[in-house]
Amino acid sequence: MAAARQHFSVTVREEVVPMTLDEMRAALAEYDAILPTLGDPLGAAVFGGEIRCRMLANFGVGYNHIDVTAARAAGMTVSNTPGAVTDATADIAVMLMLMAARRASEGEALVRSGEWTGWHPTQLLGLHVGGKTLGVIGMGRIGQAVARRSHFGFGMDVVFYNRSAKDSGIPGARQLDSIGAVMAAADVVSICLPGSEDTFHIIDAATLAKMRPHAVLVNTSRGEVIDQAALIAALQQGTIAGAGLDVYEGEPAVPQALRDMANVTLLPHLGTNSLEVRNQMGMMAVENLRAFFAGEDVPNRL
Ligand code: 8YV
Repeated sequence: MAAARQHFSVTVREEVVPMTLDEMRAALAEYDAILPTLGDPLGAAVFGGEIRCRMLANFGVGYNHIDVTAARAAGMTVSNTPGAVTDATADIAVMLMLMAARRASEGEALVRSGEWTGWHPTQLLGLHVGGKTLGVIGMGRIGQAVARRSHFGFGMDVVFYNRSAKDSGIPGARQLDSIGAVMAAADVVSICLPGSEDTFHIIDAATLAKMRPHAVLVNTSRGEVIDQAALIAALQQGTIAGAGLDVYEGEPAVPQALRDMANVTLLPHLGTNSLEVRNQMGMMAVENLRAFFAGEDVPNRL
């Protein structure tokens, strides 16, 4: 906020729920720039009226809530905050991988219930990740950071899917030619794709069916990338062993079916939840704004 105030006259919206369509239309007419967050509605529907706004500096790397083409057509420049979010999001993916594989949520619930009767040799047996195969779907910055942690930290082999050819930088990592092939080869699948029209439900019943029954699925990208109903069915039918989810289709609603399943770890979109990282994201967004209004190249222009 201090950095923003050095360059601009700033109005802070104190509410923590996303803006309504009417609020967004009013903001677009009133302000020279908006620094939105992930739920704020910036689909084509808001760009029809009077527009004063010239820049949308998104706070976050994911911009699936912004119709960038429509925003550009309405005269706006759009930016995001890649880089700042990478390590923190990869950390959450690895945490979810371990929690799902080692059944940490079930274990914690057992202790909290007061019904833990003590250690025994076959209690809550999970999946040992060392020497297993991690499948990364989407080998961008976050995918590579998840792969690095898993390979160098836990000794996992890496297979991955990426739309274009990619050198992952991970020794022995293999790029496979379809999402299904990665799902079939992996013991842990980590979804690291951006949310967009192209990736909507790209993980569907057919791809989930390729996963092995002992395998776990982790999603730290956007809920809409997975057909959530198909994931619930796979978990209920036991065709996969568990899941670790930080994001949901239609969040913040989380289906009761997911909340009822013990083998699913559920986090409230914690991807970047540290003060340090959120500060870095904010500073990046402010720098994008500063550069734009100074007539310089916008570092993270979309
Ligand atoms: C952000 C995220 O905190 O960077 C992203 O895309 O999903 C989050 O971790 C969020 O986007 C804030 O707007």
